[in-house]
Amino acid sequence: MTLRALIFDVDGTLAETERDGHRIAFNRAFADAGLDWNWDEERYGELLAVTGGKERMLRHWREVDPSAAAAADAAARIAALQQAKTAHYVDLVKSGAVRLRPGVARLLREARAAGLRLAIATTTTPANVDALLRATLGDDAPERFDCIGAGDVVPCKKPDPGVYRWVLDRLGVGADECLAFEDSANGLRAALGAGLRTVVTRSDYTRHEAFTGAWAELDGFGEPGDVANGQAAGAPWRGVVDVERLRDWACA
Ligand code: XBP
Ligand code: MG
Repeated sequence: MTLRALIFDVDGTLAETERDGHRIAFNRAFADAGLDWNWDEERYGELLAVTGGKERMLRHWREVDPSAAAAADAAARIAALQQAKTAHYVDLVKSGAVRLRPGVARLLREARAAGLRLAIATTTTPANVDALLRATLGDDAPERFDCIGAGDVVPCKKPDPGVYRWVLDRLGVGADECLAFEDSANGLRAALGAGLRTVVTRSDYTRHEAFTGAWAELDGFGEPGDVANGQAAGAPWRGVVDVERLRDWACA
């Protein structure tokens, strides 16, 4: 089969955004709203089991104040918190607080040069994707992606495969002509559910998760002189993930 497109998750895959980006932004929005919520690294790690910031806040609220979480104004209050949090996250990203993981810029550049189409399938809010791409890859970066599926473009978030199916539909390619790149078990399940062969690059918060069904499970994409390590097709693998390697993996 011919590899035609690469579909990337964002948070944890393109960049380590959660601990020092999203988590800080949530806490600043909570403080703005006068809430005594403050998600430390451990609590945030627990809540990452829930994808989607709005859904994550509702999970927390139901645990700390079930009656308020069930009130008629809860959805509106969460929407307002999410809007404030997104503004803080965009500011953090624009200030340079988040950097791409090793090998990501190189792989995206090589893939474009090789004529592969690029897409994004993420649970995060579109404004967050736009800010991250522009801050790390340049002002024209979003236009280098043929399709960006983000946030509420689909009714159900990962591990539901909806966002990957949405992207495949807009790319007009078959799942067997693509590879997906994820960092979490939720994301892997979403990609597999859409029929996509998936390469997992474990991230800080997901390094202990199980990635059953992943085609490859790596510690990153690697760079010349600093190779990636992991498993591919069930066998130990180390090297630099480049287009030639991806073409091999796509048709193996
Ligand atoms: C990760 C998520 C997102 C972010 C927070 O998305 O689950 O919810 O944690 O972003 P992915 P929002 O790994 O699919 O990129 O607050 O905008 O949801
Ligand atoms: Mg992710």
